[in-house]
Amino acid sequence: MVEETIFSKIIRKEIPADIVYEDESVLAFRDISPQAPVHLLIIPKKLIPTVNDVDAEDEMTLGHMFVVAAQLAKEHDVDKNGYRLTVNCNSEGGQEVFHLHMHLMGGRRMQRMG
Ligand code: DGP
Repeated sequence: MVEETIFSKIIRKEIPADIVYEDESVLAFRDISPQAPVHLLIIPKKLIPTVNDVDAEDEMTLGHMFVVAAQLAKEHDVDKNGYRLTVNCNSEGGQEVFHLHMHLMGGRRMQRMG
């Protein structure tokens, strides 16, 4: 069974978030606990818990998330210096919210991945 998370409430505007982008399939908002000067979360409106749950019908939405990421990076002026896009999966991947999301982090030099 697929359980809703706090992100479903953000999509439905039942709890506040600093929303920076929205369209019919994707929402983006500032991370509540930013790890970089720019730290956005880009999520599909469809509840996909983890990358393991992705299927072929999600290809358009997931590809669209990259288009939105590139647009947001420009708008937040991190495109030239660079930024990191991260999708965590399950416990060893560091996933805490089980609604698939892409982190967009920029505005500082990222550490090596570890
Ligand atoms: P992850 O570890 O990849 O599952 O990242 C989850 C992120 O979600 C984490 O960086 C903090 C953020 N987050 C959790 N709850 C909320 C919330 O209620 N509002 C916002 N804006 N961000 C949240």
